Amino acid sequence: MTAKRYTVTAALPYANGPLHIGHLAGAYLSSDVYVRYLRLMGKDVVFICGSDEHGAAITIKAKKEGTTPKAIVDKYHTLIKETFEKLNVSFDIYHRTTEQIHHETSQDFFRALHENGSFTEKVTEQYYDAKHDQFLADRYIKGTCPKCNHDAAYGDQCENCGSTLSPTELINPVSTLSGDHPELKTTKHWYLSLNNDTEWLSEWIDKGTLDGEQHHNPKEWKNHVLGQCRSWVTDLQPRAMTRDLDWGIDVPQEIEGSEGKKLYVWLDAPIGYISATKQWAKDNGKDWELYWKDKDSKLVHFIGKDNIVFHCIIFPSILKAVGGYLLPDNVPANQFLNLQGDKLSTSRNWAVWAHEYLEDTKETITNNIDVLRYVLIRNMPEQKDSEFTWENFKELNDSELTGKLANFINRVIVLVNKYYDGLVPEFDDSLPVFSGKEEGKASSFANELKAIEQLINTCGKHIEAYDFRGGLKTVIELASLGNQFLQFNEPWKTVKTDPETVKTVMNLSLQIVEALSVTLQPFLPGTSQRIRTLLNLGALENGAWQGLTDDLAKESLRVTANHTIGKPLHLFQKVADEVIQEQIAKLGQKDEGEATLEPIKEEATFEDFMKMDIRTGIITSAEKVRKAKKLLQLKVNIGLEERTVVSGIAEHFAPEDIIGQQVLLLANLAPRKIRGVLSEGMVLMAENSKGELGFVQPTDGFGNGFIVR
Ligand code: B3M
Ligand code: ZN
Repeated sequence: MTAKRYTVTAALPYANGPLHIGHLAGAYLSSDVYVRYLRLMGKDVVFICGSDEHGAAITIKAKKEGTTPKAIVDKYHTLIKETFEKLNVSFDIYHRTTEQIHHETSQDFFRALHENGSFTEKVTEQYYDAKHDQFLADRYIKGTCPKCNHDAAYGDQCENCGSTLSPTELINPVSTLSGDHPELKTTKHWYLSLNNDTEWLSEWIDKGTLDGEQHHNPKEWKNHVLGQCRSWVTDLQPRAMTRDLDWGIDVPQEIEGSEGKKLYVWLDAPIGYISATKQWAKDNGKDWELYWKDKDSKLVHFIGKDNIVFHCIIFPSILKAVGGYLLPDNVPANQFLNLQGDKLSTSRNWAVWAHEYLEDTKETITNNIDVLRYVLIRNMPEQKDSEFTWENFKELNDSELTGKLANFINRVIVLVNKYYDGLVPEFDDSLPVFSGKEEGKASSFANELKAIEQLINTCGKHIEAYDFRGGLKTVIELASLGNQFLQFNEPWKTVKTDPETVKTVMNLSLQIVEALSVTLQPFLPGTSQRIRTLLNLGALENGAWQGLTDDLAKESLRVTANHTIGKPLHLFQKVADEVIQEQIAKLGQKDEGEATLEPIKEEATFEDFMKMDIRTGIITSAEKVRKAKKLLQLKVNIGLEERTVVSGIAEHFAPEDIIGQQVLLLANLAPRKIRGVLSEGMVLMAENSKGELGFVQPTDGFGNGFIVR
């Protein structure tokens, strides 16, 4: 914690949908804890975020909702911003990449890169949709993955096997706009010559040094982040920084060939951190350059693991090429959060949407915001993927938040009100009290203060090391220490016989409660504030954590004798089973109104249709294809013959359940080898917006082999 100032960024969410718990557990709660701690340590910090409003993520959503990209980003920017505010994520600015200041900043970067020779111009063949008169960006092309045969891989990535792809690698590519086979057409783009950066990037990643100077300590970086960086850096290829699109930031007009070209979204998005800092500086009378260029500033990017290459390789190489900018001191990326035993999926609605949670539980879960923050931080996927379950949510709420934290604080507030009418009692340091750590072990007031101080320092160390789970656990240990302290001293038994010791015990307990209000603040800011209210103390100011540890070291008390505290109130309460069951039942459900239907495809002629030979048939055998979790190998009797068909339905149907199922088979589809098995046709299925599959079949008992027309 030696830097003079901190520039902390959280990944800019695409403004194409609401936030879910995976987002929160990834980049947002982590960064918020870190920044809140820095502020409490009295550091100069700016916390930057905003909406990522360009790229195919937006235009595809617009098409789906039948509206314009502008309408989409307006709608989701507002929703996301409000959700962050409700969750107390404390950005200093939540900006937008559609703002003019961002367009200008990004274009300045492009010009600088263009002028200093960081780009090479290349003419390549790219897929083009003639009907829509449009080049197809990666996400506009779907096809079969060359690596795993998954039939809905995107032009840039297969979500089934995780491979990074380029559109021309896809087998059987199809334009998602028209459904047609796209054609290849030449186009010119500007490529960042990443291949020239291998040497310095590997040194910077492995040693943290640049031009012989130490920049950061790679030992402080997470292993999984270093691992990804190292594997990327060995094979860096030039990467296109422009796209043929009509939504995005224009390539600066004066550059030859700029017409119709937009900046690649991953070029402009991280620059969004800088333009947001500029805007914040303007609004607050600050100098943005100090936060991005001064050697005494530390830049930290909070992201999810799918964004590592962009923040650890591409953006640093852009910053270095333009020159004068800091490179990140750390990129503490989180891994993924799973939900109830399955991957989060927005299309299957297998997600907990933050805005819905807040609405659903505002009456039924006490302090619902902080319960969610707590559960997500306790389960944060810091080193590996982790899991959110509603059962665990209830468990943590009931046993830790209610049973340990709220219980301790409540007991203290109740007893002080009962014994002393809310007036903080004096303490006597010469009286022995029992330790909160070992039953029956005599301790002293001063000793116990030391134990508190130690826990607080441990908590701080965890946060500084980006170990927020560990930090939060330590806060709960502090509450447990308090509980044990009460338990061992049993003031309710001795208040009459030994009132002086009880005063000392209660005074110390109040100091623990106050310490909790400080150490909880980064994690559960609302709860921290409530505890301050219970203690009848003012809001925490910047530097308060540092102040607390300084005071403890001096044995200077924060809750002083004769101060009047407030009345008890429930900080947390057990969650009813029905509330949990309701949330579980909601998973995977879609509002009927929300079901998005795909638009009708381009017109087909009768002749087009008649080319297809669709036959009635029946499945006579079904078995799993080895090592392919989506595939079943079927035999389908179509009267004249029996066909072998490999079908991607294994996750939807058990083989034994579909033997005897009547089907329609596209019988003249060109045979294709899938996982070594020759597939001779395709079973027709309907797919609804939840991703569920249904067989399309003739009426029961209809014979096999008849033509469908
Ligand atoms: N919008 C991707 C994402 O949400 C992207 C992050 C940009 S950070 C500069 O995962
Ligand atoms: Zn694949």
